[in-house]
Amino acid sequence: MPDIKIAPSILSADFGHLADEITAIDKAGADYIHIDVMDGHFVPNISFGAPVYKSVRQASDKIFDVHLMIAPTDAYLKDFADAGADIITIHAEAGPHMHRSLQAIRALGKKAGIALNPGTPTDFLDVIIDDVDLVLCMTVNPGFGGQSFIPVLDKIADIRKRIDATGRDIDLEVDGGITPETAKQVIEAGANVLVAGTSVFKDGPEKYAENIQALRG
Ligand code: S6P
Ligand code: MG
Repeated sequence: MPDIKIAPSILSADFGHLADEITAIDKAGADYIHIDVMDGHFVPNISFGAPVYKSVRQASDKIFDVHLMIAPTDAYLKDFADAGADIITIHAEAGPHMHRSLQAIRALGKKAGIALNPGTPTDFLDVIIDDVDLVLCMTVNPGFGGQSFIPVLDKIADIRKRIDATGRDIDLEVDGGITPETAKQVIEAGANVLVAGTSVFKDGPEKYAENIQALRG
């Protein structure tokens, strides 16, 4: 089982001091910086686009793990790549041509991720598992931070089995409602990258390191 990585979601950060917040979670032990792009169309809320996180790219050398909750995706992939994304994750539900989108992300020299909403089955991974570097199993319905965890533990275990069968180093990321309690459950089920917004950014910067450590199980 690969090492556990923590990916704080900046959706829960103080947007008025975004660069400082990213530097703070970097120093507090974040492995990835999780960037939630929401378009108000694929999901109910709007967050921010490539220009915003381009402006804070210099705040950390850690991996920018960009989660695109947008539809359509293809027209924007180059902007997100040029803005400094290291991983670009699209939603399987965002359109009819996920295979072409994943190929386009890799053609831009970035790692490709596929996200599955809680209601999306895993069997399509049989076809595209070799086209991804990360599988994001959503543990909430995307669109809001601070929601309650949906225990899709059998689904996580199924994805872990499919990843292990490839023999490749593919991240299994989970996202939504991750706390020290639910972290134990998802790690046990096979997740190795934990996205967390609320539970990392609560109680202010002096608590970030403690909050991140509490998720490592
Ligand atoms: C946002 C969605 C997730 C985010 C969120 C996790 O639509 O809920 O993609 O990563 O920031 O937040 P939390 O507070 O559940 O850890
Ligand atoms: Mg996310």
